[in-house]
Amino acid sequence: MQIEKYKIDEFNQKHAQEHKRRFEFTASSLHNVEGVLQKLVDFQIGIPSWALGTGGTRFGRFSGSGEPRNLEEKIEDVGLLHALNQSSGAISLHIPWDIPTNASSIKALAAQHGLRFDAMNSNTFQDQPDQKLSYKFGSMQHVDKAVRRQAVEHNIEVIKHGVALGSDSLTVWLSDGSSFPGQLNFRKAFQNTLESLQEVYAALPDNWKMFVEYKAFEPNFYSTTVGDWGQSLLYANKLGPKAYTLVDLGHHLPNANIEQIVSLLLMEGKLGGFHFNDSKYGDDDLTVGSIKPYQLFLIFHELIEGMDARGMNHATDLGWMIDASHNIKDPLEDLLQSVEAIMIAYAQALLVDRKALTGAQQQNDVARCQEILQEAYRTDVRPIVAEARLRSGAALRPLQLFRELKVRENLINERGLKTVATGL
Ligand code: AFD
Ligand code: MN
Ligand code: MN
Repeated sequence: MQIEKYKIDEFNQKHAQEHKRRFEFTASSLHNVEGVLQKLVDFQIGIPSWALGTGGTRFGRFSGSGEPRNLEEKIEDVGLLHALNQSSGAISLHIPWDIPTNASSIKALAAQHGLRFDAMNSNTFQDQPDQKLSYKFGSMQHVDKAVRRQAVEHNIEVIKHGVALGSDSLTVWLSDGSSFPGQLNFRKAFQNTLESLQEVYAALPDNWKMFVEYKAFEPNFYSTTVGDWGQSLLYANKLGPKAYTLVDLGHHLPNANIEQIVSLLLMEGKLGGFHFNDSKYGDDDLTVGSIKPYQLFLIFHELIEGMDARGMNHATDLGWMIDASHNIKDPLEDLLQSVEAIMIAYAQALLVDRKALTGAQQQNDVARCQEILQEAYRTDVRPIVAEARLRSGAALRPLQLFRELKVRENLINERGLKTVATGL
């Protein structure tokens, strides 16, 4: 299915008057609205190929319908999202779930939808049917050099696929660790992993980045070999200038101060990529902004503060991606909601009066500091975000149009009721 531009225009026409009224009301009390709008138009979020189908838990999976059956259809799905919001112009692939058999035609298809390829993701957390050695006891940390070698070679394969598609980064998330005390020598596990990552790093093209993603626990429950930002930063520093830490919002222990983590990683020039999602307990992979929208705003506030301090380009200098799993909602609707939540938090954070905040911090005026942050957070920026969409040719209300156009019904007609997408 393709969404014709005139359908978006027709929809926007219908809601134009009401939007104009709301936008002008909000804009009248803000300064530099034009600057904010341009930043919103430029900001693009990568959609993970593994989130286009219904996910599951270890207790079961309730598959949806009309899910993408192959990589082409996954690209088509991200194309639909991008047509509706013009803010999701990239796709992040997972190998071996999405091996492109013909890279140039896949690249051309993505370009037709206005999409580029964000970070490539390797997978050494599962065994594949044709694989010689098992990752049951880890991959890059493994006591057996042959297993480590296999994991390294897989990552080098992933880089090759990425080069063919025009991607420029590799995300390595390892499930390596241990589930019982005594199972691992922590130091040896770290050193084996470092050595393996070094071999992958050596295969990176000059213009590529490597993102080392950490996660506190699961699937291992006693130790994780890249368990937190400290460990990830150790690897990234030892690897070299092309290696960075990737922060996934769901990969911390409860109550971690993620905004402080991103601030310090940016200070060190070592924050490279971001995985958005939301959670109540652990790696819940819920819709962005559905549980803790204020935390998301605070994180964006620190991202902007830290990026501006280093003169970084918000839109292009970090890899912005969603990493979520949609177990009970329509994945496309869920992704539209996530992108909207990201844009809202970004817009709110752009409104923070940074000069006033610095002044209040210097005066130790704690109450004023809180007022300044919450003034921005409590601004209803939805009309601003909608105006940015209008200007970039997207729908004023993407989710509503998705439903009015009966996108899922159309996809079911094309693909069938019983389809299961590859992924977790
Ligand atoms: C995991 C990690 C990692 C990985 C993905 C697999 O966050 O990003 O690529 O999910 O689906 O939890
Ligand atoms: Mn992730
Ligand atoms: Mn995760």
